[in-house]
Amino acid sequence: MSENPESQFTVLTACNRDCGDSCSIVATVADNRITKLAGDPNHPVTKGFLCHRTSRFLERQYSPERLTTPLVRIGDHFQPASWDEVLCRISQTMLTIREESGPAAIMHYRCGGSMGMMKLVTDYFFEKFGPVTIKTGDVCTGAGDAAQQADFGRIDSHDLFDLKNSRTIILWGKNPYVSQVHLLPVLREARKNGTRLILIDPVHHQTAQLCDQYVQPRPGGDIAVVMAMVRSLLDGGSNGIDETADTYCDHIEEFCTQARSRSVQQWADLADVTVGEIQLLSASYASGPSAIISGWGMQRRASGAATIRAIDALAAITGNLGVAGGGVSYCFARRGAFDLSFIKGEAVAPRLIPEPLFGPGILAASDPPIRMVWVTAANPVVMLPESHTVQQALRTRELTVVVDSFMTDTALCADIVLPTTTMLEDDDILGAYGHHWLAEMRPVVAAPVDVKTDYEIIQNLAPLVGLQEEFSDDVETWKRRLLRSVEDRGASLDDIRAGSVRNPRAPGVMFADRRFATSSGRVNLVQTLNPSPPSTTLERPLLLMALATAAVQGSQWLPGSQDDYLAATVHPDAASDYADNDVAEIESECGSLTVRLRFDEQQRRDVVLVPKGGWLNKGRCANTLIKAQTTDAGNCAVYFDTPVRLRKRQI
Ligand SMILES: Nc1nc2c(c(=O)[nH]1)N[C@H]1C(S)=C(S)[C@@H](COP(=O)(O)OP(=O)(O)OC[C@H]3O[C@@H](n4cnc5c(=O)[nH]c(N)nc54)[C@H](O)[C@@H]3O)O[C@H]1N2
Ligand SMILES: Nc1nc2c(c(=O)[nH]1)N[C@H]1C(S)=C(S)[C@@H](COP(=O)(O)OP(=O)(O)OC[C@H]3O[C@@H](n4cnc5c(=O)[nH]c(N)nc54)[C@H](O)[C@@H]3O)O[C@H]1N2
Ligand SMILES: [Mo]
Repeated sequence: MSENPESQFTVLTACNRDCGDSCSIVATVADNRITKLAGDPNHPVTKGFLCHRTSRFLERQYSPERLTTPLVRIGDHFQPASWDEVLCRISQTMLTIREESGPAAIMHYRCGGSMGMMKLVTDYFFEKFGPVTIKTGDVCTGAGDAAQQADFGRIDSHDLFDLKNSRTIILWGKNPYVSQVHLLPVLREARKNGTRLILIDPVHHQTAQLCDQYVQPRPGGDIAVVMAMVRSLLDGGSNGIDETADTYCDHIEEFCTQARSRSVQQWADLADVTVGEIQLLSASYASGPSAIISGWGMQRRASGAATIRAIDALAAITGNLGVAGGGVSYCFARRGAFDLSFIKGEAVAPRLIPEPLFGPGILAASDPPIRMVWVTAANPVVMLPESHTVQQALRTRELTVVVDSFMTDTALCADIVLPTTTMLEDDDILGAYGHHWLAEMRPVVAAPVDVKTDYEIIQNLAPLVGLQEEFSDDVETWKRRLLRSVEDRGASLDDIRAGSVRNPRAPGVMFADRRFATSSGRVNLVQTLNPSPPSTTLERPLLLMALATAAVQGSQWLPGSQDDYLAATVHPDAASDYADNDVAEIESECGSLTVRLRFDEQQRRDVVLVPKGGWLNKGRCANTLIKAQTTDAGNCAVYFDTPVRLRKRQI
């Protein structure tokens, strides 16, 4: 904290939102009110600026719509209640259900509301009380996680600044202008120094302008793109294929045989790109070292894990693994510095529900049925597939508790809503999934009197269910415990307080000795792949893609920003019966949604793009159209494979 003469002071904290950047924030406080948020100029990644959405976080912080007291459902409306009253009712219900049905009859669900490590203490509470039913897999990254685990045995990325060593960088399905703006300075600098940048994305977006080559394959056409590249390199007299790859890769022959099963032209046709584009792409990639930054959109498809495995294999056989400037950076191990050995998770849970099947899974659970659900840091009604099923699942439990700061569609399903802090009132510690720096969050201002952090809620509940001792430590003690295994390596809490600290366990270059964490110690190349892209039907010729947008984090819209119909971007040829700005309906097998059309000639003719996270009660929720399904591995959600059609608005 530093003070200036006008009694204004600043507090250094960190952004806990679900984003790779985990920025270091300088918050200015005057008269107990936060007046300004800025990026920390001394942080190597934040570099003194914040993204669009967190720059405007004070509008959420001081929104009149914030929840400031516990609420209890009475019929169709909610009534304020005291903490004593709600915690008493919750604890009694928990004890009764555990006694009568066993702890599997309670489900605890948490998603991406905060990246803070203290949120795991809530998981720990339910594990100690139960263990209870929890989710398995991950709707965000599950398929790609499973892919990299299978291929390499470990999931982490090259140091962010290792990109300086790349001659070519492929942004494979990634839109940093929206989802990770602090990657942009690194990319710009690399480009200034002569690195070639390439974007491969079925959706045209601003990142294309930053790149030397832009390839716009059909959605889900990536396996075919990889195979076309491999075939093209194999045909070129193995130019670009690493002759020593068989010393550190298993199944090379099987992988290459697949690539040889079609010609470059056939693969290119399958991907809906030209042979010329493939040749340029392969030549750039082969003149490495080349890095692939893999986005996550393409693994939210039925063949999501296979797609990432194909990309991993391409990097492996071209010698781009284990070298500076290379790698397939899918995800940074944000938890890698922390000692999480206190929590056992899936290993001890009595029942697991795949996250994408949350709604149907709860409804189908039997022996015992799920009688109570606790949701924290998540808005599953809006963010998980089959919103109406999720809604029904939550509305029909004996007790649904939702912890949030706003009355979301999920909170509207609750019997009890518990008001929680924003990131500017929370006390926590963070890693990042887009770089390797660690950061501490500090309460910048006190929370409103009846608002508690997730940990305070658990601390208040624990004594009522016989767990007082386990949850009596203060946050400072937890933070030190979490950092136990790196405190002797320059990453203690005091070190983090003194300046930016990089996770000392994270390598700069992944697998630098070309030893992999698989059982053979070698890369486990994927052997069989189904390269077919997702198909549309004659009746429903467009694939729906609900994507992140710059102004919004997930479903956390600013007040007043959801007044119009959801914007749906299409190529004009895909909507020839309509005009730009028309109101229309998008219809899938599951339902329909009213939208306002936006024409964009740079998009493909087989997609319709909408923002993700629109609220159900505002008629803007894309997940009402999407079926609950899991990907080929890792239990990710199949968000982007839904065929839809446009139809005139039904009045
Ligand atoms: N402003 C903002 N930032 C966010 C978020 C937000 O809601 N708003 N969400 C955060 C979260 S939860 C996450 S997980 C990360 C998101 O991380 P990502 O999901 O990686 O997000 P994007 O960078 O938007 O990348 C998705 C890209 O994948 C592309 N894509 C979709 N299907 C395919 C395909 O079949 N092939 C290829 N090649 N590309 C495809 C999409 O067109 C899109 O450009 O971002 C985080 N950052
Ligand atoms: N159709 C479609 N659906 C998608 C996606 C997609 O691309 N397309 N993306 C998916 C992805 S990548 C993800 S990660 C998920 C995200 O799914 P969620 O994490 O469920 O999404 P958010 O909208 O960020 O909801 C987080 C909620 O947590 C609350 N919150 C914030 N901080 C705290 C806190 O400290 N404590 C508590 N208790 N609550 C807090 C916020 O107010 C917000 O309501 O959505 C997925 N859904
Ligand atoms: Mo995510």
